[in-house]
Amino acid sequence: MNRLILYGYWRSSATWRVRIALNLKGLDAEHVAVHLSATDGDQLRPEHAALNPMRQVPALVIPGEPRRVVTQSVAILELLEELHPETPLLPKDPFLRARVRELVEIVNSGIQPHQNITPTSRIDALSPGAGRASARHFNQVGLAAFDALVAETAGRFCVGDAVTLADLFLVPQLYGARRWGINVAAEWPRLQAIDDACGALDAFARARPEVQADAPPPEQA
Ligand SMILES: N[C@@H](CCC(=O)N[C@@H](CS)C(=O)NCC(=O)O)C(=O)O
Repeated sequence: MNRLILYGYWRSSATWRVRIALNLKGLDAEHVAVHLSATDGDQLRPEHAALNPMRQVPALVIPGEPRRVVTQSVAILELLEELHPETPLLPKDPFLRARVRELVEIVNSGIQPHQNITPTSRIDALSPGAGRASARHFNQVGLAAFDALVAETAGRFCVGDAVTLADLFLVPQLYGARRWGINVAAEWPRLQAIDDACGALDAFARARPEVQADAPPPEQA
């Protein structure tokens, strides 16, 4: 396979999930920064809409003949899993695979869309401050549900002692929850411990937002 190209943004949680998977699977990729802003972000430009009609990141380009473009982090991760089954990110047991997918969906459809820059800024325009309150609410509810499911399956990671897709969704989401003012360690110590275990792995450390080339200096973040 030719070198992959990942269109993303340093602090995008959906891009972060893909960065972790690329690192875990040892896949080299060029990272192209798409600067996100609610009003005049690069994601709104026609060139980007041609790659991702949802005008969001990430988008993964797989060069070749034909060149393929895949959007939606779940679809990208499932594709990487199928193309590169070494370092599997789904358990073998069908019920545990379903559990991983349940956890993925709690974040992917139950939490993250509610904290996205577009809905929160639209809600804020209708009622100043309500966008932040709404994002915080969905983080609280979703992460409580995530923790309840993980209570049944956790080892070092969300499901047992091997990293799965659930961990790739959890780590960026906890970062988001902290940005909304939630004390993750106090609310969900089990999730904090998993976050710590993931953070100790090089593949996770290299995917962190603040070490990406497009991250601003800490004082401007
Ligand atoms: N379901 C999509 C969500 C993508 C998404 O929400 N991306 C955010 C950044 S994490 C984005 O591009 N936001 C730009 C906007 O809302 O205008 C995925 O998993 O790829």
